[in-house]
Amino acid sequence: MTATTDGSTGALPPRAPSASETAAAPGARETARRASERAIDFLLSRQDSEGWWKGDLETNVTMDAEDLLLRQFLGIRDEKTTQAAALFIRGEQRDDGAWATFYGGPGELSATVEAYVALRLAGDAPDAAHMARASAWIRAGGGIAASRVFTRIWLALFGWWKWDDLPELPPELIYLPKWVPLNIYDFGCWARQTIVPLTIVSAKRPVRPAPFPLDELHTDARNPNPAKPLASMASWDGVFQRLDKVLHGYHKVAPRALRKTAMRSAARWIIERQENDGCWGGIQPPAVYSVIALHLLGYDLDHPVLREGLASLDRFAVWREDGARMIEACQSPVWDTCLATIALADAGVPADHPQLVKAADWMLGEQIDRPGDWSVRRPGLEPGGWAFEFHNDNYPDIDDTAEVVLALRRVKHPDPARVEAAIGRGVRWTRNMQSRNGAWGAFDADNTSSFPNRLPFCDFGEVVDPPSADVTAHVVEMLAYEGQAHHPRARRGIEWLLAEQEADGSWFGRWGVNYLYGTGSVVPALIAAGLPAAHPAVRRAVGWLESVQNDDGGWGEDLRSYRDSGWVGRGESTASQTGWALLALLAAGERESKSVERAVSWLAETQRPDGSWDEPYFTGTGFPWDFSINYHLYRQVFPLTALGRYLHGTGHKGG
Ligand code: R19
Repeated sequence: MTATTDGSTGALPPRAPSASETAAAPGARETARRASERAIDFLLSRQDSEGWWKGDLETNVTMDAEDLLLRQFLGIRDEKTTQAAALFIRGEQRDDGAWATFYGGPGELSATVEAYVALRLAGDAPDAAHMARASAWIRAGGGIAASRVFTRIWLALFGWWKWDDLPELPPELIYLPKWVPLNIYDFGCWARQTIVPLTIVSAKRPVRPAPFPLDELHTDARNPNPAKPLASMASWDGVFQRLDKVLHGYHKVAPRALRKTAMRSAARWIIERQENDGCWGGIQPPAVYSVIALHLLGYDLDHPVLREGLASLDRFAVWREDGARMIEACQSPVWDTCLATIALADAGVPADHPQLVKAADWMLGEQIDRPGDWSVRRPGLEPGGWAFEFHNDNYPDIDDTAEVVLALRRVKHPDPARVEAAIGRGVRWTRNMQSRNGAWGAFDADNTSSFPNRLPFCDFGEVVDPPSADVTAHVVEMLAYEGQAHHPRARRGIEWLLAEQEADGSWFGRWGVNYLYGTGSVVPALIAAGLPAAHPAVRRAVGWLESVQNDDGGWGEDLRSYRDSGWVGRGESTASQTGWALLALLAAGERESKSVERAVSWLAETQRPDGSWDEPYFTGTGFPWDFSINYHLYRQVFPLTALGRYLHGTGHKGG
């Protein structure tokens, strides 16, 4: 079957979609059935023999560039790795010389600076055409001075930027008790794990010899950091800029003994959090900075902590057929496995299918049975969550736990008592991780401080983890399927979701792009919780989805929707986003609508002969706008779930 680009609904009579339409043509169901069968086969064929699924987690070239810079810094960069990374980085360059951070996106200055430096390490000459285009683009965008703090830290490690021209991050931060603003537990867990090692790095201010100058990346090489006026004292920016000046002064006079013990405490904090695969938090940034920080404190490269840490970073490498090497920011086996299990169950794969049982077995083995950083805000709460990655016992997340519980319920396991006990622990943990406002964040409860974001240091991504509609919806849906829709905590979650609906009828997508993800998460949850499909909130959501359906029958939403409301609900159709819209419409009882029929046709027509879909567009969100993810299995699991629910119903009211 081939994809049509001109809109696939030309053969259909032009009439407005309506919920009261009669049954879809038999052809549509048959098409959906065939598409679903092929998609099932493809997904089943991709399961690992241990029971998990894992799609590539594609992000952007800063991962690859930073990997080379780390190796350069440690003196372990080899030619084979360098050339394989360079091959990947060169292949991602845009015609204008810049690098984007997502498919089809605009050039981004920090990514372009990092990619350029990485290619220089690989030997690409500054006057080669592709390099000259890149450096001209960088200068036109304000040069290194305009890049993010993380980029300038990497450059400072080689003397390409001055440490004094970076925001301060004192190691004494580790001593702030948990009730003082800006203590490390006020930061989201990914930021906390990154910042603690960076306090050591920025106190040590190491400079390794630069292998070449980088004058071509400054707008004026004689004045690389032109002075910027301070914001007014009456503004938060002004206050925090002055705090940073004070901390710069403190850096010069900090008592040496205090510094030393603070760094030693930070190192202990880091080492306690190294996972048994050698990584930290399962994500690249904490791992690279932890390795650097510990190395600066005297750990040598064959110390087990560093050896294992570096080995774990090697496992982030995906080798492509052309010899290019791509670095994953993170790996998603738990998330992919629960979503794949749900998709296969929805598509009619029997609950006792050996592959589903295998998946359930693997998920059961991944449940986390020890306290973690989350215990700081919920002391005494029994563990019972799941993390996103293979090894991340200190940071289970609420989103994964909710979806794993939903997935486990779909499998007929030979040891039901074991499943029941695991689900019980997962449900209790999740319920009690509810934040004060009635909703759920991803990793922590009540991680809502407004201070971390104001630090000049924090100019990239999110640094706190407040509740979001998508995570809250997954929890509410899970509680509803567990028969707990009337639990007071579920009720508060539902109230919060209803209050969060946008004026146009959609919900914001924090961890997926964007309002399609939010709406595709919330509507099925509200219906599962017992809201009638006729509820005005559900009707408004249906109205919004139908209003943004593409002429080809699919849905798409560009990442620019995080910046520009003109892109809300708009973009080229993609398989995963079409899946999300369908999940909402099917839950809302729209199975027989024209809108659903057109979407199902789009999915069938764009499916590849092997049962998969192509999806170059990034539909996953790490941080809205700043960090985007192409989860390579999203294109498979969400269309399959949608086709399955179209064919077999959602098993709940309204579906
Ligand atoms: C739902 C499940 N989710 C709740 C989990 C999603 C995990 C996504 C992968 C995260 O990978 C990361 C995490 C952090 C960073 C950073 C970073 C940015 C700012 C600071 Br301060 C520290 C680190 C950069 O890249 C990342 C990738 C889908």
